[in-house]
Amino acid sequence: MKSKTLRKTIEVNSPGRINLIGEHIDYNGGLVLPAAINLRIRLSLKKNYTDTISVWSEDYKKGFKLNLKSIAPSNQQWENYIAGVLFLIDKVVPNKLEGFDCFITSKLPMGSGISSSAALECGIAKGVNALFNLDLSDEELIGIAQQAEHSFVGTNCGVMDQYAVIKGVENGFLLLNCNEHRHTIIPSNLGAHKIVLLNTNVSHNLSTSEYNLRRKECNLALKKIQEVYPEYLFLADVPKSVLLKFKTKMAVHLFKRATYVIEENHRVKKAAKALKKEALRNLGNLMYESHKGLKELYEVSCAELDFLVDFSKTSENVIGSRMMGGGFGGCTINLVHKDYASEFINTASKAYKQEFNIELTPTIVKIGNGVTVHEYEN
Ligand code: GAF
Repeated sequence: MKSKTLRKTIEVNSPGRINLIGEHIDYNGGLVLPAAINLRIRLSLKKNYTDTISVWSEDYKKGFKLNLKSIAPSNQQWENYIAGVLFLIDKVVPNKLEGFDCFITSKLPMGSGISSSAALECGIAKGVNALFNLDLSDEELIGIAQQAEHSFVGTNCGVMDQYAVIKGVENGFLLLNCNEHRHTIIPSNLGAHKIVLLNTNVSHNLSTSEYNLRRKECNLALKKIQEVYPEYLFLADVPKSVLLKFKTKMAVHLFKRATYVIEENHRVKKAAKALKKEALRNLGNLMYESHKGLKELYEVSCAELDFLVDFSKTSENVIGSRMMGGGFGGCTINLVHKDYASEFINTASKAYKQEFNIELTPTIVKIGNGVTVHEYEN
């Protein structure tokens, strides 16, 4: 009787993330308050003993192949999340990768503001790390996933998404210091409230270029301040009193961006305290203020997001709402009393459809663990 050769299979579960507050703060060296969620991408990886990496997405019924010796950016954006990570891993630990098959299924909608991109990048990074015993630390994998997004995808993102996806814990938000890359956990005691995401189902195609532009604008504002105060290394650290001295010395739009960043960083501190004390109304109000800043000062919102945040104010069962993620589409995050979550979802969906003739996709999410990796032989 022929004996069957056992092959190592790596199963990875990689979550999306939410962010309670602290938007566009990660690349400004401040504080953010994200968490991993229970919606996940599942990747299954197995060596195939060739020079080819073969990826198949079951949900999108499409796949692609990469030759190990010529990994390069593709014009299919989703392929770049994977190719970028593999390219960079090969740079960090040369000649360790071999051909493998990767089968993907996902419960994470793409482009909806819950970072399916970081889930894919971190999922493949952790999977390959385990499949080839690379021994790369979580910190190294977070850096690789973030760099992949810069160099292969073209978005000069901060570290929040990859960090939350890898380091997330059940029932906890991560109060993440993006300058020092360290976090503390704040229990997600939201009382009687559920986290409801309302996906606008719009993704305005400015998002990447405008995102990179905001990052540039923040650097310009910081440089101006550093001409006089070189001690401030990150925009989020600049005191408001110092920024005010530059009101007439920098372009109006740069002053607006910097004002938002400094105020939002303070809001995160206040929100973390409010969450610890379960002062949920205060927390909700800070979310509304955050949205106002994103809309008026940082200018990354859009009509669809503003409509949903304004709509939430018509219900006393919603204590806080704001746009989440990079902006220009994606979703809002709402804290809604659990007994009225369905009612809120129904009324918001109807109103949104009437206003934009677009279906809203609501999701109630729970906070979950970061990426998990299981190894077995079959
Ligand atoms: C995107 C980016 F990937 C993050 O790094 C972060 O800047 C976020 O937008 C805005 O807070 O998700």
